[in-house]
Amino acid sequence: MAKSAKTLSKRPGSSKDVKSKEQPPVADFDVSTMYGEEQGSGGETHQTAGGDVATLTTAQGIPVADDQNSVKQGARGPALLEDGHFREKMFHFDHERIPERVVHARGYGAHGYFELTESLSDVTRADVLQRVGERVPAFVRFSTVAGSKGSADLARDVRGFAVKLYTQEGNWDIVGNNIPVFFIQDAIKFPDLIHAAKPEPDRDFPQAQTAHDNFWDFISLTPEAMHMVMWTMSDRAIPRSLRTMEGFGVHTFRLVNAEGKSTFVKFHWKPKQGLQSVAWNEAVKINGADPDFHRRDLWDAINAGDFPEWELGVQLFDDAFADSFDFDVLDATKLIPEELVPVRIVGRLVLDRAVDNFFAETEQVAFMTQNVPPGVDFSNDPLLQGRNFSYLDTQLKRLGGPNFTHIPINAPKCPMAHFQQDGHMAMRNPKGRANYEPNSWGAAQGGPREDPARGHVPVPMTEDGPKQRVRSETFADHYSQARQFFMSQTPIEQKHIGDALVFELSKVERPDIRSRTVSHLLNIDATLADTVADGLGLDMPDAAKAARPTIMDLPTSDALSIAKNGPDNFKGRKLGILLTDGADAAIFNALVKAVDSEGANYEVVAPKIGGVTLSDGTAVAAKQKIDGGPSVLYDAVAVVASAEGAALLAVDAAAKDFVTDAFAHCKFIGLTADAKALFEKAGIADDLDEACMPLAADKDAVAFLTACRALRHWPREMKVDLDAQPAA
Ligand code: HDE
Repeated sequence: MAKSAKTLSKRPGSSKDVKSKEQPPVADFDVSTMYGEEQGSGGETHQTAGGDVATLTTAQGIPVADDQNSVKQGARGPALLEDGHFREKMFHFDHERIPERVVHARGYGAHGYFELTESLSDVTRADVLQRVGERVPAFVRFSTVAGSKGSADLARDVRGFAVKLYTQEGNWDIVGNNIPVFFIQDAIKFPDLIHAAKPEPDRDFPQAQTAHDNFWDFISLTPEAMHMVMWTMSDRAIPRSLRTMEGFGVHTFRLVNAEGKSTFVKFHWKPKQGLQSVAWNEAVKINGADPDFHRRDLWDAINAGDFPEWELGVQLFDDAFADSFDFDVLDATKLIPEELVPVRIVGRLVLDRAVDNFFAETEQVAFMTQNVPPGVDFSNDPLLQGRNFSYLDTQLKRLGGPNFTHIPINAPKCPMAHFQQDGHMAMRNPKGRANYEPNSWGAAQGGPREDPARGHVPVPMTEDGPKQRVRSETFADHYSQARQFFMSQTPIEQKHIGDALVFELSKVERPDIRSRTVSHLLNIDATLADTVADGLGLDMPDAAKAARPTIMDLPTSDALSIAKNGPDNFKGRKLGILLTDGADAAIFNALVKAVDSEGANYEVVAPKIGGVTLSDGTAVAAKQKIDGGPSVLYDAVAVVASAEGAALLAVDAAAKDFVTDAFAHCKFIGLTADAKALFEKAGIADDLDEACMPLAADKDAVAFLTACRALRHWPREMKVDLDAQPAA
């Protein structure tokens, strides 16, 4: 179609381009202070054709005249050793990398704040939990566990959810996951678990995947992992966004009040955005289309002023509850159902500022479970005890010395004083004469002193028993809560768990490992075991020997399902609009308006990145060319095409994939009458269902966006999946 003369003012191709939202307010912590004067906008300036700019210097501050050429003896002669600028630049470059985290290497962080909404002064003396309305700065790092630093975001994996609260009584790290239980009960098994999950040592693959022999070999020999496996095979392990996952402290901790009374506590972070996940086939494709899907989503949301928020919830309980509970509260493979101990909401965590520099902040942040303020203490959970020992070692290895607390992201934001000194990169050596205590140098020169009233005091527990390597007999039930989790899922969620197990085990080569895994499933749910054995074409093995019989009738818990805890709006999600030349301008405008009023975003996908010209002559820029904007990148899609446009799209493989994938992933689809030609060529025109909604007039746009609030049209999955078909 010829471009009309009216195309001068171009509409933006995505809602991100439209809104010029205000920048988030800068929180207390300003990383720029770490750079001193010589970097960034500081330092000497000089004039260039483009205006005043900072003068390039060496790290020693010596102005650089020429950064394009090394010093040579003659234009074609040898380079000279005296070239200090060259040597310094290369030396620094050669040392840019630090070891990646041995687990949780792939991560993304953001700043924000924590605000107390309900005082916990009755159960804890922790300063940060006293006064309603008070805020402290926070830094959160989300991560996958198994993949290396450059791996893709949507691996099937647990997500780390590590929170650092910069309180007035020091840093409090809640180093949790998006799953409330763990694979193992005793920290001594952690190296084995991680070795088994990482790429196999001889071949160094597969990357960021548990679908391989070593992982399932270990798991099938470790029945305590079965509860966690149910979670990692569920859609919890493929979240739609870092903003749509829960966080859990996992272990039982203690809160301690001013009288020294201790109460057990489990920590929960509940996303205001609701729980949302993607489909597995979608995750696989997202990893190819945009391996940075999660970090881009968080970055975009925060920079658009759509700040993600979580509520802090606590489950509080005493010894009497712990003694009466079916399971041991020290066993990290168990959770406490919310129906049994309600989650009390006491605060909110808001992420409102992206990092200035990924390395300085996200890569160098050092979380440690042992960082707890007075008023918070540990339980005897053997996994937690092992973690308290381990995290300091990892920081020393990664950050290169004992002074990693001098790095701004790790430094407390409250007054601090101690006698630790020297070491690599020491930036804060104590002043004055005394560097030891006790000393007799008096208040002015003698340095800090202990404070028995303010200081951290462990709960004076009396422990007794023989010294032995042993696992408590109270940790022996491995299947009951796995079953409870499975039974608490909606049918489509149960199907996804079955599908995931079949997928993972189909990548396992040894039949005995597949079989051994199914033998555990028999202790969880016979139908699930049947589905998986059938999906693998496996003879049903005998059930695994269980130390404790499965409790078959634990009550189900709605809190465990994603589907039952989804959002009730389309806010913060993204509509992909496939647009062609000549597309109906009124319908496009109505869609954009409806997206805006939902507080959602859109992106225009078009045959050419230069954009399209609508029916009224308006030019619209594209955000993505079809090949670069597959429908997996969007929560819902609309195809707004003219007859000529649809005919062109119908010959394009990427355009056909756009609609067949959106359909297969059970997305809501809006389409104009002319767009149907594309669906016909893609072979799905006859299957369109009630979630494929006609866009004939403006008002249809509102109805479509309202329908999109539901996450997906899951009933469709039964029609598009071979595994869902009744056996012939
Ligand atoms: Fe970690 N874990 N972990 N872990 N973990 C690390 O610390 C470890 C465990 C978790 O964004 C390491 O700084 C042991 C459970 C998160 O920087 C390391 C054991 C849970 C992060 C380490 C566990 C976690 C880590 C690697 C068994 C959920 C990323 C780099 C007892 C409650 C933090 C680092 C970030 C990171 C050890 C088990 C969560 C090696 C020994 C259970 C979210 O120290």
